[in-house]
Amino acid sequence: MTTQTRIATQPIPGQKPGTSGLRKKTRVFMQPGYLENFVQSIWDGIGGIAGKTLVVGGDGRFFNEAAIQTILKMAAASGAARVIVGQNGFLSTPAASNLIRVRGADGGVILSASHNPGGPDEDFGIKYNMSNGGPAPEGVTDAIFAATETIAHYDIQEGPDADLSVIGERPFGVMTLTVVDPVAEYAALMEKLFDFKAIRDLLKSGYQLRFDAMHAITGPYAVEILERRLGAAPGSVVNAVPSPDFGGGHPDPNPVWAKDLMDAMYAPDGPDFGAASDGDGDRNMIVGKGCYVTPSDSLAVLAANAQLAPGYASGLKGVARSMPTSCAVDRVAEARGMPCYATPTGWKFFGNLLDAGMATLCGEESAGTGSDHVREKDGLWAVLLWLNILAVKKQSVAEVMAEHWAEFGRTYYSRHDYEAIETGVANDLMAALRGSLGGLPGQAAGDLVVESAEDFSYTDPVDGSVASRQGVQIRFEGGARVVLRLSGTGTEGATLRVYLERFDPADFGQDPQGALAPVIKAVEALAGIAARTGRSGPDVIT
Ligand code: G16
Repeated sequence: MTTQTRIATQPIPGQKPGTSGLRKKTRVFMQPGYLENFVQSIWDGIGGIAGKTLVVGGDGRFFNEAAIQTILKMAAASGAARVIVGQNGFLSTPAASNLIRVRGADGGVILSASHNPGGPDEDFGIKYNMSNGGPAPEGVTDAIFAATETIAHYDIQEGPDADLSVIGERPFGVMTLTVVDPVAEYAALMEKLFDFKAIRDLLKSGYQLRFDAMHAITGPYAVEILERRLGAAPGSVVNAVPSPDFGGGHPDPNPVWAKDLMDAMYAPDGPDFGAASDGDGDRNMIVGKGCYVTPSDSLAVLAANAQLAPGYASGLKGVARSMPTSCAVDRVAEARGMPCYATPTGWKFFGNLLDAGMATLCGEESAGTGSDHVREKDGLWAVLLWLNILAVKKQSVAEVMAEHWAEFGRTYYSRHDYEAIETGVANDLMAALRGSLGGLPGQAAGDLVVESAEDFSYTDPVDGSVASRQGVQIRFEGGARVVLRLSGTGTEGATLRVYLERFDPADFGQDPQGALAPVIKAVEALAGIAARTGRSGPDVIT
C-alpha cells in the first residue's frame, strides 16, 4: 500500500550545478530534505515528469541505493510512467547514457561524484541527462537551479522501498519499475563498434592486459567484456568489485592515483597494455609497457586511427576537444581535413556537435574520450578502441606513439592542480589575471613573450548559446600555451587548474615537465601562484 505525500520545504542555498551536476560532501546530501529539494527541482526545472520514462542509476558509492530509493518514490509521486534502473542501482555513466538512448527514455538521473572518493565523509553527486543521453545543457541546469531557489514543497510516495536486486518489471506505486542488467545493453553496443575477433586474436597470442577498475563501477563491465567476451586471462581485470568507498582509494585514473598500475606497467616484465577507469566509468587512462599516454595524446591517436574499428570505418565527421585540452588533435584534424571544435570544459558542450553530426569523436585532458555512440565520455570504449587499433596495427603502444609523433609532431602537455585553495584567494588570483589580459600581448613572461591573451568564450555553432568566462587562455610566441581556470567539480575550497603545453616538431624524447619548464616559469610570472597561494608547487601533476 502506497500513499503520496506533499512535504513543505524551503530553498536550500548552494544547490547550483557545476561542471557536471551537483557535487557536495555526502553528508550534505544526507541532510533531511537536501536530496529531495534538488530532485523536485529537477522535475520542476524540466517541466514535470508526469507520463515520462526515466533511467536512474549510479556508480555504487556510499548513499547510492538510499538516494535511488528516494528518487524512485519521488518519481512515482510525480506521476512518472516508468523508471528503468540498473540492478542494485548500478549503472556506469556511459551505460546510463546508452540506456536512455536505446530505451527511448525522456531523460535520466545519474548519481556519482565521478573520480572523487566516496564514503560518508567523501563526495556524492547527482546530475540530470536529456533524452539524447547527454548531460543537461546550461539552459536546463539554470532552470533547475532557479527551481531550487523558489521551491516550497516536494512530493514523495510513502511505503516500502523498491526491490532493486531482481531483474524484471513490476509496479511501483502508479508507475512501472524496470530493473535491468547494467552490463548487457552496453556490452552489445561495444560488440557492434569494435572488431572483437581481432582483439580476441591479439589477446590469444599471449598479449598481456591489465585493467584497473579501481574498485569502481567498471569492474563488472570489464570482466564481462575483456575477460568473458574477449578472452583476456582471468584476473586481467584488477580491483574489479565495486565498493561503496572504492576500497578507501581515489578512483581517478591518472598516474598519481593509479600508481599501482603505473608501477606494473613500468616493471621490466610488465603487461603489454594497461588501462584504468574512474568511479563512474566515463574516464580512462591508457598506458603501454613503459609508455604512459596523456589523455590529449590519446584523443589525437584515436582521431588518427579510429577508422580501423568497424564502427568508424567510414571516417570521422569531425573532432572536438575542450579548450584546455592540448592541440595535438587539431594537428590530426588539419592533416586529415576534418573540422575541429574547441568547447568549454564540460562534456555537456559536446552534445550539440554530436547530435548535429558535426563531430564524431570528442575528448578532454581530464581523461575523457568518447564518440557519438553515446552522449557521455566512455572509459571502456576508449580502451576497446585502443585495443582494436593495436590489434590491427600489430604495434606496441610505444610504437604507435612514436609513429604518431613522427607524423604530427609532439605536443608536450601537463596539468598542474592546486587543490583546496581558499576560495577568496583563488577568485582574487583569477580576477587579477583577468584584469591584466588587455596589456599582456607583447609583454615578456619569464623567457617567453605573450602573443595573445583572452578569457575564453564559446558560441555554440548549433544553437547559438554563449558560455563566457570559461578560462584564461594565454598563447606565447613560438606556439606554447597556458590555460588557467577554477575547477567546477571540487567540493572543498577552490581548485586552480593550470594547463600547460608546448609543441615540438622534432624532439620527442624529453621529460614533459622539463620540456614545459619555460611555460611553467612564464605562468608564474603572470599569475603569481606561489605568492598568492603560499604553495611551493602543485598538489597533483598529470
Ligand atoms: C567532469 C566533466 C568534464 C570535465 C571534468 C573536470 O567530468 O564532465 O567535462 O573535464 O569534470 O572538470 P573541472 O575541471 O571543472 O573539475 P567528470 O568525470 O568529473 O564527470
